[in-house]
Amino acid sequence: MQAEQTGLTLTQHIRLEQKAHASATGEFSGLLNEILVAGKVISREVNTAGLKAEMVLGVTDNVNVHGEKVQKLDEYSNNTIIHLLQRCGYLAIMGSEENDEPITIPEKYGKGKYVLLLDPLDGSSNIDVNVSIGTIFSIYKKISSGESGATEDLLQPGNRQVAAGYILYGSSTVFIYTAGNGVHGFTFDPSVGEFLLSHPNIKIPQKGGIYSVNEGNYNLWSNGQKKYVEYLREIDKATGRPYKARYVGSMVADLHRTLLKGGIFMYPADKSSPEGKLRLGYECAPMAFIVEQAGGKASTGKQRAMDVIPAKLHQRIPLYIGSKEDVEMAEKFLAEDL
Ligand code: P6P
Repeated sequence: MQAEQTGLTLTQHIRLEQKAHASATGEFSGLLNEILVAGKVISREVNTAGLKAEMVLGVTDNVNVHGEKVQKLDEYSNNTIIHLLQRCGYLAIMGSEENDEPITIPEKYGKGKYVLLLDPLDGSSNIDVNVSIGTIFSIYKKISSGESGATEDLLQPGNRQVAAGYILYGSSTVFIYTAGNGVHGFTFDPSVGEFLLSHPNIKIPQKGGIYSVNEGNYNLWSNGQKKYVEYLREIDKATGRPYKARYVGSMVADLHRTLLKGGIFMYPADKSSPEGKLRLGYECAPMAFIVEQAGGKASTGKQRAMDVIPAKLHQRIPLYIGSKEDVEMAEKFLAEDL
């Protein structure tokens, strides 16, 4: 059953969606609600960061597994989610962009049958300049034997996800998720402290008019990639070209615009990043699940992004994601590179 009424709280919507899954035991709803609480806590901190600049903005002395300086809000977000979700009793194991190794669940908290992958605060380079940033999450069922999770649980292909979503901390805080039954969006109302249904059953346009890519990397691109972007810049009214160029440099913000307005977001492989930059487990796979559930497409340029089997926790893949016709056009140009 699909909850269509706008204004419904996220908690109510999850419960209604849960009923659609006959085998639901309430654990899934409980897990999503814990993520919701973490989103509220992070939203509060992100939205008051400017008032406590010396405390939460700027960078720490730490560097994460990708060699990126860890911003204080990154660390705060990561610690908040780990603190809440380790204790919820629904998880067997976690993986985070900010942690080199898998995050185990201490015996004293009890373990569950779900697995969580997350990017606690994506777009961190934008934190200090007040540009939208976001939390991305991906949920799987545990497949390893025994009660404790194992690394294999974190290396499942995206087509085995049971749910995925993101929280966008922008002009308003928005929670978007799918549990395999469409994509639904909720906007946080601070006056009641609840996320209220604002975008029921989101569908992405089959073809858009916006492309989103870091053109500073143009000279590092393949010939097929260059020719595709040049194609989008040509003047041809019949095919709605030239497309508009929009690039925030914060994946959640760029993907949210693409989901609602259509078009294509790309992070190609290039000479300096032969596997691309974005991480499969907690950036590409969850966003691919959401966009496919909204009627769009997500590809590495060569194959469906959700079919890639991760070889390691922080694996990167090239990503072409958005309106179905736009992604298919990109794949046609990239075929030249094969
Ligand atoms: P570039 C942010 O660091 C991020 O991981 C994504 O949110 C964003 O889409 C991408 O990197 C931006 O990368 O190389 O264009 O700055």
